[in-house]
Amino acid sequence: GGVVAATHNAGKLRELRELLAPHGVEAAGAAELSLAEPEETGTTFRDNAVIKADAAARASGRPALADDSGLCVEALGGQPGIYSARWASGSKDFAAAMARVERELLAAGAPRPWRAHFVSALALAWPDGRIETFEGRVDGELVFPPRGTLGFGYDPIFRPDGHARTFGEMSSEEKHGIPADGSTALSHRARAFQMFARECL
Ligand code: ITT
Repeated sequence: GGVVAATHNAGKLRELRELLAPHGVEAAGAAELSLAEPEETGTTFRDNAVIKADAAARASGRPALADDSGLCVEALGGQPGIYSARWASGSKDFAAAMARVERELLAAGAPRPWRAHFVSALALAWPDGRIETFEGRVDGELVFPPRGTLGFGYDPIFRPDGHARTFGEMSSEEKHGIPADGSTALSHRARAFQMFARECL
């Protein structure tokens, strides 16, 4: 059967569909179903993922999968973190958000390399209130100026450890493909999805 992908972010929706497709699961986006965007009042990625998944499952009467994610910069005390979309004026201006990250690192006099990690918390909620959550993380370094036009959000400034290119320079398959040999995927979202798939698919 299908699930609701409880996200209004087009980049995330594309990635979630690509992750679900090999399992024969189709995902309707929250915007297509005209679901309201609940206020993200949580203080952790997990809290916010649960808020979004639960609201979508209750409103649609179908199982709903939500992702709450963000970029945590070590020298900025983990910011923007759960505020990653809000630094981009509600996901509208990532050039400005990436520039702000660089500006704040320079203002702080942070020594290079500028370490950072992405986190993705996935929550699967059922209409009856049951919920499961999974969290994935990928560590790397920030590069300026931004490089690449693929992916979305902060991808052009994030170079994962062990790779020469940024997420913005990687294909979908490289960024969030699930390795056939069972080894760990690269992106935070794909890592959370591997745990979700093991338990739920
Ligand atoms: P929904 O709440 O509707 O899902 P959103 O964009 O508001 O959409 P979040 O609150 O979880 O979602 O914000 C996460 C932000 O973190 C997102 O807008 C991106 O800017 C950034 N982000 C998360 N995953 C990313 C990824 O894989 N690559 C680049 N940026 C990412």
